[in-house]
Amino acid sequence: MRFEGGNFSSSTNLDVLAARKSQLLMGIRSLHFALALIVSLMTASRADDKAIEGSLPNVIFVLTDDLGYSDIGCYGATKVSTPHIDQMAAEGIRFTEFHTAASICSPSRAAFLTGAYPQRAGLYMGINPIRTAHWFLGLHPDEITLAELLKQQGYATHMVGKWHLGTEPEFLPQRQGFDSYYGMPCNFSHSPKFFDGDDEVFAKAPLNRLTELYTERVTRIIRENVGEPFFLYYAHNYPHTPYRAGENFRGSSQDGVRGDVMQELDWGVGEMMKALKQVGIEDNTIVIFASDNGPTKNTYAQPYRGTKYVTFEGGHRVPFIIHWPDRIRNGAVSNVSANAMDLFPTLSQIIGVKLPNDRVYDGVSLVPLLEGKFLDRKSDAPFYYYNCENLQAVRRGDWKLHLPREKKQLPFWDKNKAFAGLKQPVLYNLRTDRAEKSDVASANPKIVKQMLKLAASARDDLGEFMQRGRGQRPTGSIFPGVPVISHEKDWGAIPMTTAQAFEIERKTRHPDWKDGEAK
Ligand SMILES: [Ca+2]
Repeated sequence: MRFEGGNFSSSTNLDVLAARKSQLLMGIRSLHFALALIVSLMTASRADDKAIEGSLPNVIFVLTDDLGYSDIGCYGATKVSTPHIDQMAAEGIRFTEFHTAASICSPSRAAFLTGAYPQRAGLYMGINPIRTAHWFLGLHPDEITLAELLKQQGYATHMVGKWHLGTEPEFLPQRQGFDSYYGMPCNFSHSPKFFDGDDEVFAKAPLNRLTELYTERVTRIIRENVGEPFFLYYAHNYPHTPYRAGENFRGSSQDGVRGDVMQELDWGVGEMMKALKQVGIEDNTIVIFASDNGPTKNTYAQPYRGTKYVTFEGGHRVPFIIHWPDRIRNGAVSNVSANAMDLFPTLSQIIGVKLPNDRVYDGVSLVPLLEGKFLDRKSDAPFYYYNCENLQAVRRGDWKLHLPREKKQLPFWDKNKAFAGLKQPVLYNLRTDRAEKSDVASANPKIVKQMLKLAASARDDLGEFMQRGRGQRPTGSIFPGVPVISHEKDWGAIPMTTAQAFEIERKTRHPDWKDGEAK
């Protein structure tokens, strides 16, 4: 396996690097880190030929669940110790302006895996096998996932952890490009079943052994895949509730069980990195660390406002780290704006496979950043904060505009009491007011007007509550002809005969299903 098409420029030299210095400074928080990155790029320039001649890099994407911005030591955590993740950040690039595409699990995962806003990829609701109107939905099989992308270059593809993109057989990881699957199809509270491929290995997943079991499998996959490129999507369930720490970690932190679980999670990351080193593939393995959305308590999202479920920064802004010794030799902190949809085009460029041209991608490749170049995205390109079908905020540069909304537009998980039924746009300057406290809308009418225009064009493309957007692709459904109804309060709108057909199918597939369990 070799890089094809010269995706990485081999012309990088010291002159070019010097010319790029001013560009770098724009994206790097401090001179210290800027210099560190320039040194790393000089190292990388020597490594270019090696990389082009060398083998395709392995890719490990670690996606944690409900882990907030300040849950990790290097992002400000004080009550837990996360030395292994901190080390990964110190050796790699740590982003301070990374946003997920949703503030809940399912849509956020859809965006990471497809490179599209969840609304575009058709998966913007929370998938839950218990919900009467949602159990038969999932990520559409026509969506191209990261696993399917990497398979095009012969990668072995593995998934360990929580899927949460549909629990019916039509929607499981094995149908979305993964050769192997080990873990849980959805949240523990939806179903505690734990699978190894098609085999149910635990009727009730042992929560106190979750990290141990995942770590065992992850390190085994690493050991067994030496010599051929592999992609591992490791979506740990923690620190999403419910959680329990393993015996060795009980009482180990200053933050109760959640802190213990965080420290065990960090230990697992350390074991994974150790395994890469032991088999000699650490340098040629890209490890990406992120979270799917913010935490349920604001304590773990500091200094940002809000939590999971809402479109304040605390719901969307999470840690994001890229570790790749072959390319990144010294640590850097980047305040370049990046988001979940960037992962797909980034990996696409790295492995030398062109983006499919039959669909829209909402991200850009982050590779130029590693090379000291500008991203192929304007610094004032907008970012849209959707909550299910409701567009709630727009970001452009330093500005973030929260949009007026009616309560009926809000998804049932939206606990944003502060802005439920917001009547007037609220404008914050995130550079001077990262906690989103001081509304400056009335002082900046032009900005508000421009951003409302952007919101209107986003709605036209990606939709709004009860309004289909031009750019939306279908939701995966066992009943493709039936309109998808996101909001529980609207489920009564499903015609009686259709609802009966749902239930007949459900009982055929799940003979043990009891009506009383329906929500
Ligand atoms: Ca989550």
